[in-house]
Amino acid sequence: MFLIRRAEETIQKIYPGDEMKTPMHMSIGEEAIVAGVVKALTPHDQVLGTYRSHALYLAKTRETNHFFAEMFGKADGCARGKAGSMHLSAPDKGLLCCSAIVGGSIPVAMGAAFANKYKNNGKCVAVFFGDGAMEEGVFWETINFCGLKRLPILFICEDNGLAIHTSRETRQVFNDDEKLFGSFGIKTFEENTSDPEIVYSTTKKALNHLRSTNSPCFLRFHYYRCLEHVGVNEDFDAGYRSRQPFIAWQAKDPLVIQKEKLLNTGVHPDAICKMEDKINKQIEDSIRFAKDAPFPDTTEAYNGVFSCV
Ligand SMILES: Cc1ncc(C[n+]2csc(CCOP(=O)(O)OP(=O)(O)O)c2C)c(N)n1
Ligand SMILES: [Mg+2]
Repeated sequence: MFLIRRAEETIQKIYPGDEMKTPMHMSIGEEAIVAGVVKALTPHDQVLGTYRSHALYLAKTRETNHFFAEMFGKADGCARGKAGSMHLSAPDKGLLCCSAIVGGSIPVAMGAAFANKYKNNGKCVAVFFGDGAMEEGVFWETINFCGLKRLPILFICEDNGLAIHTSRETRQVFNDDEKLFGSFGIKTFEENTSDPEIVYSTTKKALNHLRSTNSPCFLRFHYYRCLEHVGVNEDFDAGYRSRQPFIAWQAKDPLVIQKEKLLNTGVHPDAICKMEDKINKQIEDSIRFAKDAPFPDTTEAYNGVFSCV
């Protein structure tokens, strides 16, 4: 979680300089969800995400060289500088893809889960999406097919109660997950927490259910989006929300809570400082690596592109 937060804070500092020419959908506030879920999965399980997936990439890969190089549009980026912040991927580490299309990676995750079941390889897929994606037709088509075929997949809704500036209550008529997903044979879990250990144990419960019943699970984790929808700044002057919930959230900041928990369980403050220093150094080195990396050659524009002629 510290790696994710530091990487995001570094982006906040660098982004105004306009060297990172990609829209930024920040993960600050979301760290506990991603850390808890990814920790509960095995390294060979697969994940897919959205345009808001800095945290997911960092949790699944723990690397920052190719991450930052991608932000700077460099040839050493995880997608050779062609994807930017919204289409991060690391297939060899199990992050299959992210998509800027709301709901876009959900049916792709179903395909991966179907393939895993077909191959009987024991891999599980976890697909991350926002509360807004549940309004997409493709979400319900996927829920139906995964329920029908009993595919090994976890649906992880990162619910910040917002789609851009619009609250969930003004967009959705459905609100009873258990009833709704129950009719598709899908068990539901819900937590409103910034404690990664609770997210971890909830995900473990879901995985046990998945493995014992061969049926998918839907997990809703609530979190508070601290920054604007896209960009690196706060937006309490935009007129759709007040600063008050942000002040309340600061006391529940997952980073603050987890640090307190570590100290209370007897971890020495020096040990925490050492870990933080190591991560700070990793990020500094990666920024240098990314800045020094070359831009891709113009011919790169034609590589990895499907065409029909
Ligand atoms: C199919 C599609 N419709 C609309 C958009 C524009 N759009 C981008 S993000 C967004 C809000 C999505 O909200 P949510 O799924 O809750 O994710 P969050 O940004 O809150 O993480 C919308 C409508 C899009 N990218 N794709
Ligand atoms: Mg949302």
